[in-house]
Amino acid sequence: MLLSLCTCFLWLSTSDLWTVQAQDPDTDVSTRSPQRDLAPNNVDFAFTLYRHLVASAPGENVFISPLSISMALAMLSLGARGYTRAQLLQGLGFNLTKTSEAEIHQGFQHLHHFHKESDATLEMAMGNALFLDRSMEPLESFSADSKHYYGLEVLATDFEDWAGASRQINEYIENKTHGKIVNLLSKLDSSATLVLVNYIFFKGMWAHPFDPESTREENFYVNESTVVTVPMMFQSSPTKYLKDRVLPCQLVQLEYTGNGTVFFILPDEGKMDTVIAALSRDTIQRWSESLTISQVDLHIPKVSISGDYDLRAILRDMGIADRVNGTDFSGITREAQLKASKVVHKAMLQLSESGLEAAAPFGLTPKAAYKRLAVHINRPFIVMIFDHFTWSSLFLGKVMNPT
Ligand SMILES: *[C@@H]1O[C@H](CO)[C@@H](O)[C@H](O)[C@H]1NC(C)=O
Ligand SMILES: *[C@@H]1O[C@H](CO)[C@@H](O)[C@H](O)[C@H]1NC(C)=O
Ligand SMILES: *[C@@H]1O[C@H](CO)[C@@H](O)[C@H](O)[C@H]1NC(C)=O
Ligand SMILES: *[C@@H]1O[C@H](CO)[C@@H](O)[C@H](O)[C@H]1NC(C)=O
Ligand SMILES: CC(=O)N[C@H]1CO[C@H](CO)[C@@H](O)[C@@H]1O
Repeated sequence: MLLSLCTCFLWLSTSDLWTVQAQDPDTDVSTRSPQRDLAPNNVDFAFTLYRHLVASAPGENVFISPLSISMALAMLSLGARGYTRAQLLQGLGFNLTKTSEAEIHQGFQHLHHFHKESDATLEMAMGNALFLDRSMEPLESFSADSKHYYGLEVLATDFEDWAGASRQINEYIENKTHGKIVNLLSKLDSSATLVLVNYIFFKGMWAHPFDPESTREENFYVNESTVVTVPMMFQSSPTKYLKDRVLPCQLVQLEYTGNGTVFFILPDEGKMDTVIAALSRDTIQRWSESLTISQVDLHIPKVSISGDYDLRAILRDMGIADRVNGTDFSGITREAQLKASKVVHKAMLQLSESGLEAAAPFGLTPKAAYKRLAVHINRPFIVMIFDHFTWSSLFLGKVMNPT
């Protein structure tokens, strides 16, 4: 435990990104911050998973919420038995001799607490639900623990009627995300006896909004042969910018109101893979320290990005579960034929102009002799959203084609 805390402190004391909220008392390194205990592990897992997904779908968009996946899998481990249980937590990057299971679940409990409520500005909704066939009873210890740590709602569903069941699930998610995530399950999905859903919706309000009047249709160069048109937002303001000397890319960091911060990373043409291979905590830290404020003419596509994934398949491919005679989830319910279970993840992000109308002055002033720069996010890019308060990786995306 001590070791893992040291990692946090090191990271904190050397990193710009995580200490930006100077008024936040929790950035005081002498204070233990329970909402950040899991951050190093979770961010490492985020990049491992991201690289795996990118490698398995070359040329396609990838969009995930690493925080919500980590949380869903840790929760699932409560219902796993034997080898599967340890395997899931280790697969998430935890060293169980250093961090106990109880500490892991407590860490996620804090994260869930901080992220579940969509506060007025961050417009965020996150949660977990388990749909279980009516013929099955969840085990008491599983429902109690998963509710306690993760706020899991268990809902009885009639899976004999798959059309009805998928409608029930879709309506539930639609309601919880205020209509933002619809049709989570499609009619084509095959039937199941148990569906675990983790959902997250995030609509950030820019600390410095874009002016809708400035949005224009512009070209986005998908690859050598394909050009699409997208609404391109524009702002010219003091912005954190870096032309990286180590990796073939440039990036900007923008702030949302509240605790969200976003990196737009624009690899040089054809260098997407090189940049993705180098994504790590150290890289983010180096970037955070190297970004400087410049007057930037910034063009960013106004898009809605989403990704949905069957996590069971991903776990299997990553060798996290299913390798040893399938998985043992007999801790969820005694009757479960868990061969027919699903773990669905859907993440969605809307990039738009909106911010606080009466935005406070940005608080960033360019160095006296700055050069005016233009950054056109008009070819494949990487987008990463972090939370300053919990150091969580809320979203990781690779946008190849925004249309
Ligand atoms: C887990 O932590 C222990 C104690 O710090 C260490 O000896 C061990 O090598 C670690 N295991 C892994 C797989 O990193
Ligand atoms: C959403 O859920 C709330 C609370 O459970 C309920 O009152 C409301 O009717 C639901 N709305 C829809 C559209 O299902
Ligand atoms: C370019 O992108 C289009 C649309 O995504 C795709 O159909 C095509 O295969 C791509 N071409 C190359 C050379 O990658
Ligand atoms: C960051 O999040 C914490 C916890 O939710 C909250 O108390 C704090 O006010 C937030 N900071 C800002 C600047 O919104
Ligand atoms: C049912 C099944 O797949 N059983 C296998 C479980 O794993 C052992 C050892 O790897 C195999 O010998 C069994 O056949």
